[in-house]
Amino acid sequence: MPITSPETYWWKPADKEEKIWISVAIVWCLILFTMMPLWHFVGGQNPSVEPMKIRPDDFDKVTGAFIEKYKIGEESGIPVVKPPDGADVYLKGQMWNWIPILELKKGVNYKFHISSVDLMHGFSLQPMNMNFQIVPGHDNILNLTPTASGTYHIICNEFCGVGHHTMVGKIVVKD
Ligand SMILES: [Cu+2]
Repeated sequence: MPITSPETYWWKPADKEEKIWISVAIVWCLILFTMMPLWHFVGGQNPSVEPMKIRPDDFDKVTGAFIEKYKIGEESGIPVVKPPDGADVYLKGQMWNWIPILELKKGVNYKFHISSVDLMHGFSLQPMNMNFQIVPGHDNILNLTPTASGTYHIICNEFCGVGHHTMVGKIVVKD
């Protein structure tokens, strides 16, 4: 049997149902398109950070110095650090930890520096669901004022290897 081409019909007018679905898809695209920038302001879950360049080993050094200066203890091998009011706070993502554990004061503004010293991690602050991508070489600078006391967890939401699921950090906010 010879091969025959199927009947072509692209020049025929679209039927009613097709037009309805195309319209629904366009409207939905427009809603999503508007929501992306809108959510940046309304949702508050992806606040703007000031990105600066920093070499991963330099970031490692400043974080090390920050830890040494303000360390108040240790929890399962991770240093616990209590920076003074208004201090620059350094938080390092490294397979598979967020270092250090931070103890902050409610209502005090801190200047956060968050970066990675190996590969890409995802900073996800829970339960408020605030998210950033943490890339080595980029210092994410963020002014942050904790407004409620409690214990917050930082989970990694970018797959970073076999220990990814154990990469959980902690921020404790006290009155
Ligand atoms: Cu990860």
